[in-house]
Amino acid sequence: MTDFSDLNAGAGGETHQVTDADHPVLTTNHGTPISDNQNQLKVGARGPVLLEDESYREKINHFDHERIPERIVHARGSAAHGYFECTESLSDITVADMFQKKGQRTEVFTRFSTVAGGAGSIDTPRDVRGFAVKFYTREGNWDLVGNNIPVFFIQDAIKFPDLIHAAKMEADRGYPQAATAHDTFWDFISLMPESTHMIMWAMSDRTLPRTFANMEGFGVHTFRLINKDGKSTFVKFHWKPKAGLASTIWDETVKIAGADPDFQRRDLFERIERGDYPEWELGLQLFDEEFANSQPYDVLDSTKIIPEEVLPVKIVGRMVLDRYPDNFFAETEQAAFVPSHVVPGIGFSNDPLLQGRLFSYTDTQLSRLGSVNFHQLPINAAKGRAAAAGSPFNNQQRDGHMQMAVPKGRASYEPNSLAKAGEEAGAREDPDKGYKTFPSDEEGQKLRIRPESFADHYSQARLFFRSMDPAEQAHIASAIVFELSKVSLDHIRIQMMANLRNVDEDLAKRVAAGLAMDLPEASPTAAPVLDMDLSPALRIIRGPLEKHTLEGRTVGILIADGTDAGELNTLKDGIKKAGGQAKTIAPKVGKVPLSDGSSIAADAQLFGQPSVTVDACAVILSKDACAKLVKEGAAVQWVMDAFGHLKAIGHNAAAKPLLDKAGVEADDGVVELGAFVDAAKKRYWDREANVRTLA
Ligand code: HDE
Repeated sequence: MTDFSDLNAGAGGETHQVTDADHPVLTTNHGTPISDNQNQLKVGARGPVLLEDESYREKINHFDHERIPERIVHARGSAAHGYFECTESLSDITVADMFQKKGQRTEVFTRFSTVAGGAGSIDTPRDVRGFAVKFYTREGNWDLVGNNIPVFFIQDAIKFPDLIHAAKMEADRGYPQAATAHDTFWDFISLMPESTHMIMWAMSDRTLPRTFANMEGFGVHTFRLINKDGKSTFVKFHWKPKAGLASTIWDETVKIAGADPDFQRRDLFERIERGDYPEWELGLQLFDEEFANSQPYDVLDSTKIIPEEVLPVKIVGRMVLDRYPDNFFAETEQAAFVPSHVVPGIGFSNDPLLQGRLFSYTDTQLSRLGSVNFHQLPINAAKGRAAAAGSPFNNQQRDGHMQMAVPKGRASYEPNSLAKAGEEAGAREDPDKGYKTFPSDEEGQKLRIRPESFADHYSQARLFFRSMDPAEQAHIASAIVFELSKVSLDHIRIQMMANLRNVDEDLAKRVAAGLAMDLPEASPTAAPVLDMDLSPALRIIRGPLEKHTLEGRTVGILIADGTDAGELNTLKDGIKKAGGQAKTIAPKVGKVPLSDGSSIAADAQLFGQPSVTVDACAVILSKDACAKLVKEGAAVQWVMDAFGHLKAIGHNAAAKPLLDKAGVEADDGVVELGAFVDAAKKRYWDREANVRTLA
């Protein structure tokens, strides 16, 4: 055993007892053992520092370059590893490897993100969420880089930089961060009627997901599946959350941002730690050219959905995320998702938004990751056929920054005949198993033009708004009022209201009333606005994916000195049995004495765990503790917010004065402890009219 204690002793300083039995030996990046990680090399104890101190210089030099450029968009994100399991074989419609056999599993790495904010911004702005899945199939990596909303703001990729510049912080003042409630965003939107459908989604509860596990995901564009006979089937991809769809209320969202800027990242980490693995079903909408031609919109237009009532979603697999990354930078940050990375059996459509993306993503990795060799980073490296043969890829491409591979032989070209001489000859194409592009018939003039079939910008915005539950409609109207109230230029608000009149007259009126402004004339439309059949499948509230459950959810229990031990334990057991997680929250965490003389350590402190961070709230107090807490703002706010955010509140008799102080009124969601576990499984939407004014 080597004793480093002498070497690590600073002059007159502390001695660090480090032995190689406890830790591996610290080395420089070049492998030289380091003797002292506490002090620079100096001339004398108080003298100047020496430039020759390689271990110091290397350490600081590496540190100085730790950051890489963040993603231009979707900079803020969190990810996890897991697997995709095929639950129904699609071998008749695609040769794609991961869809061949029921039960077959394929490794995945999935990253969720916001769009507008920087890497250090909050998890919970009102924003679209990215939903990017990397499938490590045996035939190469397939990146399905989608969002939690099935449509997009623009129809043509050439407008993407304008959209993002308008949404991000304004160019001169450098704010607001991660927010669309400002002039430049709404200026752009008001002048781009094609964004109206997406705006309905963006102003709905869809952009306030409770957790990543409570979001749907969508591939957005129409893609192709191609079978062994070369036949193509059009497809739209859907991810359906097993935990159900759930969102927060705007006031709650804003407060979460302050209480825990990492709320969703933490939730993902904690869920996986406790074995509550986030899970989704993969669903497909499959259709042919004839179906496409029969619809009153163009399936190549990413501002349109195909309503599920018109074309049902067929479930073909499930994705489970069961492993949090070991290292955030190496995996989550360095992951490069590239929609042009598809595998045999999957193809593109002519959607001009998709086609534009096929260029952008590889290009952006070159400045973000700095090298054409980004595919060699472990998180991006393929794990398929070639990997099984010893390398994740196999071709004659060579060199470049940070080349990690050491190719053998002198042939870095093809064709070559060196195999005849017994030399390393390299890989060859395989016309049979290699990727085959679907040979669609294409002809026409070269034009910069939008097709007529992309001209209807309002029918589906109307379809979305009118399909919503009344509570969701009120949220949409109120969100637009909120955002336009933050717009300082009147003409932008007026233009927006003129566009909204084409969506729904009632919505436009509610927005005008909320802004206390007159309604302008409706803006002209490029195509007649249709009244399509409504699609209740689009709802979150009282919709098909709203789940009344405690599974995967957290219940906060406010306790204090003297809390009844029996009541607390019964409640905790009930929550656990229902699949939920109980978190005790107390004014002081270390030791909370209970009624029976025992004591527990609380899971969290009252100030650090406001009720916005939990899904339902219970209050179990002694009479004395309650008398103290009615004078404690944080406790009153805890209960007041739970009520205002439409959560179930369970309480024992002694806690009632705290509820009264917080203005809690009796309703179905305010119950005694015995009825609480059941009551805690949902939100009380009918309460909303009593607690806030909505547009
Ligand atoms: Fe992206 N997008 N995007 N996007 N996008 C990027 O690529 C782009 C679009 C999406 O977790 C960038 O690696 C263009 C639609 C996600 O790492 C960039 C257009 C959809 C992510 C880029 C779009 C998305 C990105 C920035 C107009 C949903 C994060 C960093 C056609 C279907 C992936 C990067 C991750 C990231 C370009 C529109 C989803 C700049 C040009 C539509 C989930 O290349």
